[in-house]
Amino acid sequence: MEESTIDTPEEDNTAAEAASPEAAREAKAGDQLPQRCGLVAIVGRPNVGKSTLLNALVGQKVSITSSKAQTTRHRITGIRTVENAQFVFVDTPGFQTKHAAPLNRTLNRTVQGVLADVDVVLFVVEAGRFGLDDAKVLALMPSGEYAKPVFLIANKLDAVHRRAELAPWLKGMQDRHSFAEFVPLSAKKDKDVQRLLGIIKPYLTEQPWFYEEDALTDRTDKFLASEIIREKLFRLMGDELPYTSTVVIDKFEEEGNLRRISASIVVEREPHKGMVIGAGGERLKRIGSESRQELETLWDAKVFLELWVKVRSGWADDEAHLRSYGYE
Ligand SMILES: Nc1nc2c(ncn2[C@@H]2O[C@H](COP(=O)(O)OP(=O)(O)OP(=O)(O)O)[C@@H](O)[C@H]2O)c(=O)[nH]1
Ligand SMILES: [Mg+2]
Repeated sequence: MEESTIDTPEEDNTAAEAASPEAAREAKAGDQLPQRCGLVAIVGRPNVGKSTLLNALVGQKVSITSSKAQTTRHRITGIRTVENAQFVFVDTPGFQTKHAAPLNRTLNRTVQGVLADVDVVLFVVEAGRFGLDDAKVLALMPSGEYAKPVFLIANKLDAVHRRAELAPWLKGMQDRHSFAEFVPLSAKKDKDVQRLLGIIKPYLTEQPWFYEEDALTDRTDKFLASEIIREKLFRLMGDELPYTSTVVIDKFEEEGNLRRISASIVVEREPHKGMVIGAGGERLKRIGSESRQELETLWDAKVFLELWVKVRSGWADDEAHLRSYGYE
């Protein structure tokens, strides 16, 4: 067996490039570990940092974030492959409790659909806090024969100043659910995020990977473009922003290293249109230029972006419209 694994440099550069014969043997052993792969759902009430955590786990932005609650509206998959393990993270919209409308019913269905086929659930809360809105999400965790390992992710640890109070809080959390792991962390600290990957790994199923080794997301560039624009819209508007605004891509063309995008910000009422455009068109201009810059960095390409604002009343109340805008 030993002899049969000796490769010629032509066949295997890894062995030839390794620093020492021991390292070469280790690299080989790593290759022979069975592949692991599994879905890891990220759930929690709005604004606890689920999308920030997803981006950190993937190592690249795949899901938009903002300080406003209910930023994420779609099920977003982010993929990370480390050695023999492929983690398929699924970010979900923060479970919607504020706005009762078809848009929210659709979003809540998305969360529950995800939980059916995962290996692990990351239940995210803000460290030291557990409110009614958190409890409502925890109550959704499948139980009995459908139970899944649920990790308690106590995020925003950097914002906790009285660390001594955290131990009794964690102890209290033990009584609320039989969590498989307790992980206090900050989604903004790389060391914490790497540690979490290590804790999840043994929970992944031994099975072939679902995606290519270098895959980061299952979403298209066109989708990413609409999301980045929506992120800038959310971030650059004050609280006057109507929750129901959305972004639709009307044109997406690639010419060599250039992408031509034409997009519409869709709002529900005429006065909202003026707010998005801003005095002298300033705000719309900023939304456009910040989006363009971020997309250029993300794709390492040149981007022409044309932005419009349209009024389409009642879009968030209409199931047929929701489907045409890409809500599942
Ligand atoms: N201090 C601190 N802030 C964080 C941390 N993680 C996320 N945040 C902030 O929390 C806010 C919400 O983050 P998001 O990732 O958009 O939250 P979310 O849970 O995806 O929110 P929804 O999509 O609305 O459900 C943003 O302003 C983040 O910068 C953290 O570890 N520490
Ligand atoms: Mg989010």
